[in-house]
Amino acid sequence: MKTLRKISLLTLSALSLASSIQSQNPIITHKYTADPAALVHNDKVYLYVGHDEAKAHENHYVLNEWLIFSSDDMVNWTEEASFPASAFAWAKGEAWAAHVVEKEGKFYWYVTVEHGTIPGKSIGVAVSDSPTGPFKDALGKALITNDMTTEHSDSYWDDIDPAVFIDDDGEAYMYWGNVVCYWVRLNDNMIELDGPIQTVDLPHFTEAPYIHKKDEWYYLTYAYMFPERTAYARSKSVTGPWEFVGLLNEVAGNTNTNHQSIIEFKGKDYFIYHNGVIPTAGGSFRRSVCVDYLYYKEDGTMQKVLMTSEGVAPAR
Ligand code: FUB
Repeated sequence: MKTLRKISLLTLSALSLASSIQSQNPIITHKYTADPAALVHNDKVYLYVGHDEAKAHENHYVLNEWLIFSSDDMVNWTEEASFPASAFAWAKGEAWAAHVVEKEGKFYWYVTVEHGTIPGKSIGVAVSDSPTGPFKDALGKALITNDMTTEHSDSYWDDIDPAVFIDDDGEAYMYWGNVVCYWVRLNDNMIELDGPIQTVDLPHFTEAPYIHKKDEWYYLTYAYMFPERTAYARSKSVTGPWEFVGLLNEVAGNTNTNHQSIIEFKGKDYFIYHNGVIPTAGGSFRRSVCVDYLYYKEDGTMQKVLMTSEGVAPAR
């Protein structure tokens, strides 16, 4: 009897040790991961990230592929697959920020890549029947190229960071941009534009626009200033007008960028971002994805995020 009790106490403490070891930020430590985009599907979270591969002495982005992770508790993450920028034959590579949405059983992955013939960054789209792939180029050409957006005509990287939002009526909208925040409505087929490219004026907009909805509010979060904080505006419509609210997250540890994704999962709200805190080589070009809680106030504004190193508890 005594021995049994000893064993079960040992088992319990081993289990609690295991769970305290697993709950941590960054959530992925065996690879550098950046620009998180999370998708909730069938009680699981799928996390799509860029793979930072710059060597310790390289002070520029080296991103050749995106990675897919999944989790059913926000703490234990399984690496599912990778997807190379070379899947877009018309592009020169560079797997910058991307975003995945699901519509009618198909998964659309909107990506930033360097265009092969039209100078500058561009946006492509891949499709799959499963959240973990295989994905293939859905169009065989870019959806957005640098010559389609002229507000910032001397920039070669204003067409980055696509984020797609599907509204309650099924209409899809894509937001993207660097320095200028662009948006456009997408066709029902999700791979064509349905209307003109428009812009939103937001204070100190840098990049990484992201739309999510909670109750009756639409939120447009984005990277603000540089080094980046996360700020946000809100509206009663996905097309605005947007009312600027303020800061949501401060500069993340040891990196210039702060690329966010926001989801609700199993009754809790999460703010997903990256920092550069992995010891020795972590930094602006070797980033790591983190997860912390997000809280809404009664008036529908969001509390400033508290970035932690312990992360979140397992979601049940
Ligand atoms: O990862 C490359 C770029 O850095 C992304 O496209 C931006 O959002 C910033 O995080």
